[in-house]
Amino acid sequence: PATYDVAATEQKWQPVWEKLDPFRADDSSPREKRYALTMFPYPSGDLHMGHAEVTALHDVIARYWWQKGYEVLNPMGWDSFGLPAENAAIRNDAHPADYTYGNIATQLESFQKYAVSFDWSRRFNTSDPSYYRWTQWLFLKLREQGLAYRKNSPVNWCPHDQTVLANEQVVDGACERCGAEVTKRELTQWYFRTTAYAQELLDCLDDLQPTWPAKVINAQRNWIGRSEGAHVDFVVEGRPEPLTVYTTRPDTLFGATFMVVAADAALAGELVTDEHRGALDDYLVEVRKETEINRLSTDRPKTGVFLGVHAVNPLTGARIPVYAADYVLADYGTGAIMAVPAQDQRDWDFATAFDLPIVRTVQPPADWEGLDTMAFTGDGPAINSANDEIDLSGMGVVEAKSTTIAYLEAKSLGRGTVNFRLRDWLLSRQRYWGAPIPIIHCPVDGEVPVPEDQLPVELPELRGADLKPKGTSPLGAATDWLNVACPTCGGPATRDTDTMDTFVDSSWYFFRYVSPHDDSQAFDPEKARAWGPIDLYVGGDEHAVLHLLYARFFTKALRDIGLVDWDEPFTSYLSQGKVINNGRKMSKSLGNGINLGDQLAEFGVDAVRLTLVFASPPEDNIDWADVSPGGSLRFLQRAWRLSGDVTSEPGADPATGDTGLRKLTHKTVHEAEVLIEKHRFNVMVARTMELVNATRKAIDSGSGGADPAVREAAETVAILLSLVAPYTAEEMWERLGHRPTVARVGWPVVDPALLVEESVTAVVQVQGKVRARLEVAPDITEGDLEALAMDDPTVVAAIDGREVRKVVVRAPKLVNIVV
Ligand code: ANZ
Repeated sequence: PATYDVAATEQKWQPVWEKLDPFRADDSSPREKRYALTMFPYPSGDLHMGHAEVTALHDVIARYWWQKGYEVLNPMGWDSFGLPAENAAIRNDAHPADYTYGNIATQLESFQKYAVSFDWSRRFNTSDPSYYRWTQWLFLKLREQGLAYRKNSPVNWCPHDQTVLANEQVVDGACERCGAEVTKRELTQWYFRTTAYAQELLDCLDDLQPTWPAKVINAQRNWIGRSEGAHVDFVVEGRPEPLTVYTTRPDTLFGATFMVVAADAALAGELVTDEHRGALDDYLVEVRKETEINRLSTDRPKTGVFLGVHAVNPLTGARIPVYAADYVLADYGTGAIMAVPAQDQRDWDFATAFDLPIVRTVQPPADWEGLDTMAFTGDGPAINSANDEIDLSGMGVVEAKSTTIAYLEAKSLGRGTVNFRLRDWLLSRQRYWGAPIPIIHCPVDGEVPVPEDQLPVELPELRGADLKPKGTSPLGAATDWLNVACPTCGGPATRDTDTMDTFVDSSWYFFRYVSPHDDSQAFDPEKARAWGPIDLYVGGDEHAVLHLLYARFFTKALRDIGLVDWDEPFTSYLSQGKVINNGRKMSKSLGNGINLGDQLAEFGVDAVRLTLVFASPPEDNIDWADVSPGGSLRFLQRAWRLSGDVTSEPGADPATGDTGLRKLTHKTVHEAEVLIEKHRFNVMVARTMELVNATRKAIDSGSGGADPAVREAAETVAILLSLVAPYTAEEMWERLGHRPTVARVGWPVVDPALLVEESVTAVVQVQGKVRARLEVAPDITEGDLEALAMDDPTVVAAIDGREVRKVVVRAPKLVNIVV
């Protein structure tokens, strides 16, 4: 036959592979271990093009590692807690588990058909009590270390989802999930102390730099946001304690003409005089409606209220007024600033609006056009910056900074400090479908951890309307569940009703895969040591800050608790592009979505996988309008036909075959290795196509299908394709007279002798001009090369009888003749 039946092939091999189970990771294997991980999906509906792309790319590496002889851990599971299941349950008067586990079953079936080399024996769902029991246990471990704690503070509130959000989940002032504008609320919530690792999270990025995408590294650096500056203490009239500010520009202290406290910080309420309290309260009502982005924006009229108190500038001795305003944030620095209008635009705008003094302390260039209209944030000599004890005059910003810090430290007026933008991770959510926080609140004993032997704290049965968001957790309505005896005193107490952010579940799932069925511990530390850290993580860069940062934090925390010895979870990271259509993101509203199921039905698994791998380098977007799954299928049929034309027996000695084809085969294998290691999978496919074409030529000419070199080439094609098109590869392998599975036969051994180039091109120049190119043996001697050049007719013509003064020979590449 000229073609094979795609659907029949899929049906034929799936059960065979299921039996053979070729990708089960053996903990006790003596082979060197590799851990390949791709992000586990959220079970919303069936798999889509995005899943198809990321797993196809990821599978090239995982299958390659198996062929290279490693023992590979390539697990998969489901990140199955979260809001969509809960919202569906409310709509359908059902339980979130119905939606969740129904979709998981669908996705599992699709994954198996899609033939990714996952070790399905290790799968789990984060919403299984056998998993979240350990999420709860880890929460308690972190709490023991002071890394999980509860505090009252203004938090991000999504009015649509009726729950708090972590800073990382607020994008441009809107809820990352539903797009609603995020507001602030004062609440007591649980936090993980991510800031305890701010410096280390930053430092380790240097080590990850070579093997992680630059944009992910940069996003994390910016998110951690380290800055160097100083804390400066200002005396406030009539107040024993100083008002401390954080500034990155202590050099501008002489120009601090007023102070501003975050209006929504407790500090504002403490400082304000009775006379001004009413105004502050009114202002606060307005502030709470604002988003953080708006508040920090520079091109927005400045608002604020005077608090009725004054402070003293420690360098000028001037009495300066203290305001409350929304452009200062409660949870950054100390929640208070020294305002330096001449060097900070927001302070300039505020000073202009409130008619406050502006004193330049950095001299702008003479021709600077902003002299009367704006703040100067550049470098320049210090002016107006001297008193009896300190004189910064003429110094540049850097020197003025360090001089000021030294002075403040000597006088105990302040100290140099490092500040991070990174906040602690707010982890409590007022929703149902998550891991309950394993804490009991007792009027006598306070916060009491649920004893380990009582974990998991399982979710109470709530469904449908009971799950409707009401601003407090729906768990509070399950009174039987809520009311418990205090584990310490036995008196009446209540459970914590919040659940954990689902990002907590995914911050440690890669540890669980090393011993997924262990019900005596979160994971086996020995196995974690044997398998980890993850050699390659493949996923999208929408997780650049959120998930990756949280997973890095968890790894460091677990290391310090003594559970692992990894510093970082993901040694290298590959972030794949998106599948788009007609130049645009696929979306319902544009109606340009590509349905994976339809594509698979039309072209088959292999053609879709091959298309996704061949379309572009993995980091680039794939425009489905530009690719040709039909072309991929035709190529696969062409490759498959080779296997039918081979007439030599399995095991025929290729050494007796066509050397030209053999050289190409070995070169292709060699290059494929290099290309795969460099993640240039698309080029690897292109090379495989060239080998297919050359093999076809050899069959149709010369000694035809009987040549053992043709068998060698066809078998090599099958092995190369086993990384990308597993069904076609297996079918070829069978037709070539072998038993399944081609996926584990081992990578072809390259004969170095066949990689040697037969000839190289030598260039002959006369008077610096190229006159001839000669095909010569790579090991030609200088004398032979010179003689060959001198004999060449075009060279003879170029010399034109003139006297040869000098001949420079660099064998085997160059002859340079000077006349
Ligand atoms: C005086 C000053 C003068 C400042 C100047 C800047 C320029 P980064 O680099 O992001 O850390 N700041 C401090 N706490 C703040 C808060 N809670 N809300 C809003 N702004 C705050 O920024 C640090 C600078 O941002 C600090 O340095 C402070 O203003 C302001 F010519 O102090 B600066």
